[in-house]
Amino acid sequence: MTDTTVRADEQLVRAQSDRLRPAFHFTSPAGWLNDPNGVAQVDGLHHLFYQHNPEAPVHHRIHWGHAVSDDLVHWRDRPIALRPGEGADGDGCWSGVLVDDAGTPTLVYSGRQGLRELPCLAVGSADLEEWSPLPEPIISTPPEGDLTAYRDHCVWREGDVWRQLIGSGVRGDGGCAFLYESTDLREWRLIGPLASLPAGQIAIDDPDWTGTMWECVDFFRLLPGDSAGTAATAPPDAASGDPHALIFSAWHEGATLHPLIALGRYRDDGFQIDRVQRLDLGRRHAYAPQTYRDETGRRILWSWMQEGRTDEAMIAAGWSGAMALPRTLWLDRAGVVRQEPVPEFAALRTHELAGDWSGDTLDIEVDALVGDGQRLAVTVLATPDGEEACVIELARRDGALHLSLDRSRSSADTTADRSRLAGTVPEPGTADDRERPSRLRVVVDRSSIEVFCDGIALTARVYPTRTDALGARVEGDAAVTRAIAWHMAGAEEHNRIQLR
Ligand code: DQQ
Repeated sequence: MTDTTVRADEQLVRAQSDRLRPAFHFTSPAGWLNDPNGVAQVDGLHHLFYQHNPEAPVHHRIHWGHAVSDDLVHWRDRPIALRPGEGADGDGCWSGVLVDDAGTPTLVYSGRQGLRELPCLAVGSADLEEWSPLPEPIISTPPEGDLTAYRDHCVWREGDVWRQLIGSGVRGDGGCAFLYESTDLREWRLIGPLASLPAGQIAIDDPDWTGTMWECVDFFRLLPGDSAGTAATAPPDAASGDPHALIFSAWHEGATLHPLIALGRYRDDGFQIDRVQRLDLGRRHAYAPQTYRDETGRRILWSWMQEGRTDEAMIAAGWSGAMALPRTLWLDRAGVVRQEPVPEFAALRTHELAGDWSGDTLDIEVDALVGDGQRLAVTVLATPDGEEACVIELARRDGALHLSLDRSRSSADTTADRSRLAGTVPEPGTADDRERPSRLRVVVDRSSIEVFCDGIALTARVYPTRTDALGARVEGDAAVTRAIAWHMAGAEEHNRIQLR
């Protein structure tokens, strides 16, 4: 068994000196990070809570870390918000959400004890820094039936009641979300499954598979718009008749597979799903998304950029897990969900690169008309001899645009995940838009690559071993109309300390 015990100061030194640690993506000071939790903007300040093990970069005895930001780019660590207690959360404080209970900040989360999770609640101070968990779970037992799992929460105010979804799945059937109702957040009445999808016969490795359990359910209204800033969003409301979206992460027998978004109609106590879309072509590298509506009305999405290296490599590095850049999510007029990093990150572009592009913290934008049979390739993190390189390709075949990331040469370390990630890019809704060049944006941050093609995301992790894996270039026979690379500054707070 791997020895995970490392002194706090030693772990912090390892984490801070790892050259693969992202410079402008949020990471914990050291130790383990997974799902974003309790994301919100309160009195102007953005809050990011997150699944965290401060002791070691492994998923064990999960706490809630906490950081705050004025601009979504620069984050300040705050004290740990939740730690395993003596009751239902004795073995971990798993994922959950923050709600405003008539002025009292309140967390609803999954307490883990043994192999079981139950809904728990903690009441917070006005500054969201001190939390008092209730001694008992707020729901004492899962619904009857042979459930694959039961955890993770979405809680909202609808009319004069609270409603809550809890992620689950029925063995032999498929994933589902249970709907509950309450007047006080403490006593809950089960209404029944809000939505479910049969897992069917699709193979586990099919990127559209909806799984046997839905983790991290997130439900909201999403109205069509022309761009990130114009699509209205709000908490769920069955009476509104508006289109609704349900995000969930497909899970099966302990495997964290990929995030999906279901679009449909919420009426009374049911969500009629019209279609399901892959939320990120990077699959498990953009897992467990959670969203909130910020004070400007944007739907902001956070997700966990899961690692693709071994436990031993993570322990040697002193840290594990980063957050993908916060993104604005919108629904286009053709009914396709699109996303892009919040524009605040442009503040980190220090200068445009001239001549040969080079760097491991880059923001690249390429506009190109990709005709049938043509391709556009953006290579990043490449060594001069080509031993290591990551190749992003946009290619049109039979009219359809295909986006892929070839990681086969991303690392000379054969234990790293070097599998290919790929999917199709739905065309923009209007004919005018279809005649415009496609925009490919590639954000590189050491071991992180995020690709956006006209708002379709592909998120990945890569582990170059060579310090000269810095080259970047554009190739292919597509007609490139614009290509710019910016060097990106770091955004991490100085002198972070290991909070335990
Ligand atoms: N991670 C949490 C769970 C959730 C899973 C535990 C998703 O609550 O289901 O850390 O990554």
